[in-house]
Amino acid sequence: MKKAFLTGITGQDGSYLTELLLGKGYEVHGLIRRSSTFNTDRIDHLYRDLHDPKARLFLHYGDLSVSGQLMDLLHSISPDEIYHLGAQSHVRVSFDMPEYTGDITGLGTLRILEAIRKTGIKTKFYQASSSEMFGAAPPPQSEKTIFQPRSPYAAAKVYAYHLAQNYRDAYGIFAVNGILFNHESPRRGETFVTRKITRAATQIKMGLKEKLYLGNLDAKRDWGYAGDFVEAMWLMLQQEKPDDFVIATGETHSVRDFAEKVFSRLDLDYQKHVAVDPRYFRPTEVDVLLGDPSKAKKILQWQPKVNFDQLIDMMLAADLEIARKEKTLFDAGFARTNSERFS
Ligand code: NAP
Ligand code: F7E
Repeated sequence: MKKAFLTGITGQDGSYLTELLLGKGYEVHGLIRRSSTFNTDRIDHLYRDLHDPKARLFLHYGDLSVSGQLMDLLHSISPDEIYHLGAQSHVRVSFDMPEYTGDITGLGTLRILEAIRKTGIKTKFYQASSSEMFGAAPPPQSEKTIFQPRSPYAAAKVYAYHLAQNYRDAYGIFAVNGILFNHESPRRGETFVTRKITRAATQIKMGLKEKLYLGNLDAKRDWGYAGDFVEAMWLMLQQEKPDDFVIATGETHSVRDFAEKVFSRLDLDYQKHVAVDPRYFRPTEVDVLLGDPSKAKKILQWQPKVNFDQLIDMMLAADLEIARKEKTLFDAGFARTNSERFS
C-alpha cells in the first residue's frame, strides 16, 4: 500500500486529493492545524474512527512554521509521495499579512524540502505552484513564460517554485511544480471570488440578502474544476522523471462574466444586486490569466472534464442547498447574520 503525506489536507484541494488517493488504495497522512473551531469539515466524510481496522486516513497536528516537527513526522511516516498544498493562499490577504505569507507560503516549502533532505527518506514531492507567479506577464502563459509576480503571495510562490527546482538539481530529489491556474468547486473557500458570488447570489435568491459587494470586475481568470486539477497533481508524481507543468483550461472569463452568468441562471439581474466596493481592490492586480496546458495534455495525457458552465451549475446547486437550509433557520428565528466577511 502506497503512503502519501499531505499538507493543506483540510483545504479545498486537500479534500479532493484525499478522496482520489483513498480511492486508489493509498494510506493517507495529513497535517492539520490546531484550531479552536473545527477545521476538518471538508474531509469529515472521509474519516473513519482510528479503532476501525479499515482506517486509512491519519491526521497529525503540526504547522508549516515548525521545522523540527515536520522532520519528525516525515521520518516516522516515510511517505512515498508528498503533496505540499498548505499555504496562506489568499492573494488579497497577503498584502495585509506579507511576513506571515512569506513564512508559511515561501519558507514552509523550504522546511519540507529540508526535512526530506535531512531525513534522507526516498519520496516524491509535489509543490503547489500557482498561475499568480505569472502576474503581469501577457497571456497565454506556459511553462516558458517569465514570472512577473504582483503580490507578496505570488513572490512567496516564486521563491518556493525555485526551491523545488533547486532541490531537484542539487540533491536529486524527485520534486515537481504543478503551476495550477484558478480552480474552484463547491468546497472553495468563501472569500475567493467565484464562491463569494455563488454564495451571495443564492442567498439573494432566497431573500436572505440584497447586495453583493465586489472589487475589480474586469479581472480575467482561467477557471477550472478542482476535482479535475488534483488528478493532474497525482499524474505528475507517477512520471519517470520530475518536471514542471501548467494545468489550466485554456479559456478565460472576467469576474463580471462570472457574476452575470450566475445571477442570470437564478433569473436575477446582477446589475441590481452587485456593487463595487474599493475595499476589495488589490494594490497591484493581475489583469489576465490564461493558461496553455498543451505540455500536460501531451505528456500527462491530462485534460479538464468539467467546463465553465458545468462548474457554475455545480457550485450553484450546492450553494442553493445551503441557502435553503439557511432560509429555514432564518424563518425559525435562528438566523446567522449575513453581513460581509473579509475577502
Ligand atoms: P486553501 O483551501 O486555502 O487551503 C490551504 C490549506 O493550507 C488549508 O488546509 C490550511 O489549513 C493550510 N494551512 C494554512 N496555513 C497553514 C500553516 N501555517 N500550517 C499548516 N497548514 C496551513 O487552498 P487550496 O485552494 O486548497 O489550494 C491548495 C494549494 O494550492 C495552496 O498552496 C494554494 O496556494 C495553491 N494554489 C491554489 C490554486 C487555486 O485556484 N485553488 C491555484 C494555484 C495554486 P486550515 O484549513 O487550518 O486553514
Ligand atoms: O480573485 C477579483 C480579484 O481571490 C480572482 C487563489 O486560489 O487563484 C486564487 O487567487 C479575481 C482577482 O483568486 C473580488 O481582484 C473582484 O482579480 O478568487 P480570487 P486569485 O487572487 O486569482 C490563484 C491561482 C492562487 O494561487 C490563489 O491561491 O477576482 N475580485 N472582486 C475579487 N476577489 C475576491 N477574493 N473578492 C472580491 O470581492
